[in-house]
Amino acid sequence: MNSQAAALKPVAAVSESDMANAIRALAMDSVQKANSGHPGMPMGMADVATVLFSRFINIDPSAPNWPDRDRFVLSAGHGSMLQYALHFLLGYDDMPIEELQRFRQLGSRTAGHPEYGHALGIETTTGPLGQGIATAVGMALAERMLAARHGADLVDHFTYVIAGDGCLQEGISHEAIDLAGHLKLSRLIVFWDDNSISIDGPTSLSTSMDQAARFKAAGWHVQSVDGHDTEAVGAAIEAAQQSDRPSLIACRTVIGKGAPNLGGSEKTHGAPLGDAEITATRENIGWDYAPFEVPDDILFAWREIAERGQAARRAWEQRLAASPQRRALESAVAGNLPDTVFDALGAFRKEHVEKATKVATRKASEMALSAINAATDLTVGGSADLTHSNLTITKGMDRIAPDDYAGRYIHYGIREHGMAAAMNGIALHGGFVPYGGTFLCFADYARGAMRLSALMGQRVIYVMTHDSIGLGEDGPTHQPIEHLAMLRATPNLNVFRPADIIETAECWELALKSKTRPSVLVLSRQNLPMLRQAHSEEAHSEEAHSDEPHSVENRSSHGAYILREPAKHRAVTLIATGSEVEIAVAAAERLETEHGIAAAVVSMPCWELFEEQDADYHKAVLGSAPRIAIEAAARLGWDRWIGDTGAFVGMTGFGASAPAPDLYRHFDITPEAVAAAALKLII
Ligand SMILES: Cc1ncc(C[n+]2csc(CCOP(=O)(O)OP(=O)(O)O)c2C)c(N)n1
Ligand SMILES: [Mg+2]
Repeated sequence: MNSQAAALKPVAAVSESDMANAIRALAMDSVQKANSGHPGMPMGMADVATVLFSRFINIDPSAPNWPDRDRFVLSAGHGSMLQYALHFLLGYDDMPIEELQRFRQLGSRTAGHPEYGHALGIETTTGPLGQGIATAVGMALAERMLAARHGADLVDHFTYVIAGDGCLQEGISHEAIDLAGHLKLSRLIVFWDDNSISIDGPTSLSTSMDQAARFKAAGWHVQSVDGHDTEAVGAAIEAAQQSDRPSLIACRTVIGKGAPNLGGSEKTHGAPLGDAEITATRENIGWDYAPFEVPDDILFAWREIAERGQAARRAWEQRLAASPQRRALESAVAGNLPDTVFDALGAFRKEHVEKATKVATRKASEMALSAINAATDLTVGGSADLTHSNLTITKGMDRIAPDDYAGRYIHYGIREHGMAAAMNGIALHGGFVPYGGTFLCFADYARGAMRLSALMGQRVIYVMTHDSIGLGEDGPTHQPIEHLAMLRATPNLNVFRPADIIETAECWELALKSKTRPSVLVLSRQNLPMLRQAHSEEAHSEEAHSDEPHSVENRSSHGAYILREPAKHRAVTLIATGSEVEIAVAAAERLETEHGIAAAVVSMPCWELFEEQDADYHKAVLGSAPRIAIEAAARLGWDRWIGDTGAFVGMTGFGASAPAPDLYRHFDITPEAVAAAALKLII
């Protein structure tokens, strides 16, 4: 805890109104100093936050990650100064007053919007409106699931959310509240900052929604209170805690509350109040202190809250120490997958290299998942209503249902964005490794939350099937073209497009081991032959001298590798991913037998991991011969690998509705087309 705390002594009884005014002053002064930020929301919600923290929340700033803490999510992330003011007042070690004075500056912990990992106690990154509330649904679900496994004695906490008009207008909120209401996530309590103001002015400019009716229709417990009446807020929280459903507390507030001239106006939303209005506000709320000064008695009152949390945490630790669940819970929360998972995947690869199993990579993924899910129960699966297309459920996975959270399969419904955000919440909460499926094309719908998986560095695994025109008859609405480029352009995201059953199992292993980076597994609907050849590895692998059997070595871990090296010096290198690797191999054979041209084939299941290899490895794999990339998708990005003298065989526009083989011929993605492109390059 902050060193200042020890010296503090209670001077006089401090009211919640004084405590709230500390938030108001810190928010308006920090925004003024930064000359940037959003004072209105923290000032409007200061009373609600004070009641929540002073009377209810269980967090311990000296142990910010203890597993049974309550979760607090500031979904209206533009009000970040509310969170930073709270953290300073509660005494988080890493949030001294200087951090508030550095609000929004380079290298400070007080970024423009709360960012997971930037400061202790920030449970998730918010700012893109609607993400927080949808992520919180995943946290609240994870809490129920962890409680079902380890008992209410060890897992029993609430997820509190502050959401604004913006969060509730965003489409993702609909997906989130529907799912939460259906699953009866009774430990989820959302405060709506019902101030009827957003950036453009009154919300009546753009909405007539009866939010209370909307939440009720989704199965929520709904209350409305004056958000400045602390007794009413306290009573509402108590009632919400007792409900067997998720709760909305609509808090009628005044944006910029306390500012005598600007309060209630959109002008306080996202701009400094200005010196004159700040002076007037100080007078109006009776705050007689200099900027960034909080008197000892008020600070003491805040720090006492932290002590309550510390006591709760200590009591929990004692229960944990005495519990037979201790090991299991600790290991789940640490997210450690047992070695048996990886042993099983190694055995899987060996078996299927020997059998040369030919299956769609979505089927291969299901088969790999069967092995994974049998070896650990940390994985929790799901799909956005495409379970039997994505092949995400395996034997013995019971479904999660309202009031029954013991299972490990989540029917997310047709809610790709909500699913992705919920998976972020599950991963952030801890205790599980979430994976979830949809069609690759609908990565667009999930994108906002996928970006946050990457930004927050969470182990979330996206199983995205039907990955190209190879899905066939469903046509161009369902055939992804630009999606691989979009996903590959996203920092800190591994995009895996395996070519066969062996690479699929390898990519699953890499995704599971990737604790600080999400993964997308891009999988085919159509069958693909097993391509891993023993001879190509023995002769040319950089690990040729490895004692490990080739079928156990994870070649996809390099991102790309030489699948086929010709006996003669390479005249051309064919680089492909996923279903097009088969085409590249056929083209190489054709070039050799019909034209005597030596062609190497490089399988490149993961650009990002290949990028991370050293220059020698790049050179060895890519070679110095002209290169052709083959991928049934947009060209964007491929020039990085094929260089100025290369060629690309792929899509140049949208697909079409027809059987897959016809489409490959129609769009000229065939061994013949690749061979012709090679001849053109070489001769
Ligand atoms: C997805 C998304 N769209 C747009 C924005 C830009 N934006 C930030 S705050 C805001 C208005 C939010 O209104 P409200 O939640 O009512 O906040 P208040 O003005 O009451 O603080 C907008 C449009 C954003 N942050 N995220
Ligand atoms: Mg508002």
